[in-house]
Amino acid sequence: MDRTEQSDSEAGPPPALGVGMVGHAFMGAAHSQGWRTAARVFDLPLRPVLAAIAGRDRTAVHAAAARHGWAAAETDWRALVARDDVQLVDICAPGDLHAEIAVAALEAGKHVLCEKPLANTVAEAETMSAAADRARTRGQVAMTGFNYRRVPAVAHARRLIAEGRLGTLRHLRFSYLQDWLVDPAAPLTWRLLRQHAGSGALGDLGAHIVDLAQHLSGELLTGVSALTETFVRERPLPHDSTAAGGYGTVTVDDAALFNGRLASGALASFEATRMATGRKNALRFEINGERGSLAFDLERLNELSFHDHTEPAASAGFRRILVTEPDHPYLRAWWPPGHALGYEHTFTHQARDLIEAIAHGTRPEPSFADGLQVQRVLAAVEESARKNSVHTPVPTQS
Ligand code: SOE
Repeated sequence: MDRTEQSDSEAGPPPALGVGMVGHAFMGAAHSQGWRTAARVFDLPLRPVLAAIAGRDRTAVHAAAARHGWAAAETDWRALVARDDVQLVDICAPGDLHAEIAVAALEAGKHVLCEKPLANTVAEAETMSAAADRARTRGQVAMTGFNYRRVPAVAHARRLIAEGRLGTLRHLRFSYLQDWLVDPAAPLTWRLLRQHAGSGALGDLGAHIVDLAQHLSGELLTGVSALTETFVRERPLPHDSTAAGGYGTVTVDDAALFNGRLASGALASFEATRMATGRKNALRFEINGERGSLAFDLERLNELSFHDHTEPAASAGFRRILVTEPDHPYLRAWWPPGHALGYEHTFTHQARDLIEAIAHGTRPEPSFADGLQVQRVLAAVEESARKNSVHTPVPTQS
């Protein structure tokens, strides 16, 4: 474990960092897990305290507080932001609430973690990024929650690319495949409505792979050519809706397919869908450089495939690296080699990295500016798709 010899009683516990979280569904549960475990696994300069959780439904938010270990529950996010025992606001609410909550929290002097995609529109993301820049001058930090950067195998891939093990990159091939919307009887939840989610598979899944492509390569996408499709256009209204029994219109994409070019000239392809039957959470990439290649699949997240093209051809070839060694990113703090990690650990790593950034006053990655740049790519994808795949540049000004 990442523990020093000194016990807490000798050194005194690190100062508390009160966390307030907005939202308590799937992402809220995952983030709660991260806040609960981070200080038990890593030696942290600040100790996260699960101060309060907010949600509109009184019964549900109190149940979530009890289940996930939050000390208090609020039914209005503004009350949560105003609390003196909250120094960091973690936004796990639907995308249409991100901008308002994040800006209010930053202006109230809080640090902010915001789930991806950063916002529903580029304009909102720009407002959020500008608010984060102003807050930074006051010592506050703001991070976008692209948790897959914190899969140890993904972090190790970035390290290998940064060390030049792949040489100049030529191809980046990314897909993120799920199948939970293949059934036309699946209800019309907020994730299928543009006014709440911003976009469909594009923002939900495509945002992750755009972020990873830019993060792993260290480069930005300069433009895209895209197709999007909504295969099921009407869905039953949810049971808890006032109009239950009827049907409503899906206003987002079910799938997005796009190509792009990185600043260096490398070519990148992306596919995001929630209709790939049999694929549950298959975030995959293969990156080919002049000296070697890397391949990854989130459904086997402790593994990274590496082909070193500088080895003699007779013995070269893809080999599997089991990313569970103490020298791999984040792993020293966990279990002995071979004792695998899972999805939830990415949220522990995210909490750890954000706490380190707060304590040391460094800019956390991914920042709101990084989240904004992904938003610009998503907007360019939608514009290109509207024009039947016309190449559309991605602006990069900050
Ligand atoms: C649902 O498709 C979802 O939960 C995404 O919203 C997450 O960002 C992704 O990590 C898993 O799938």
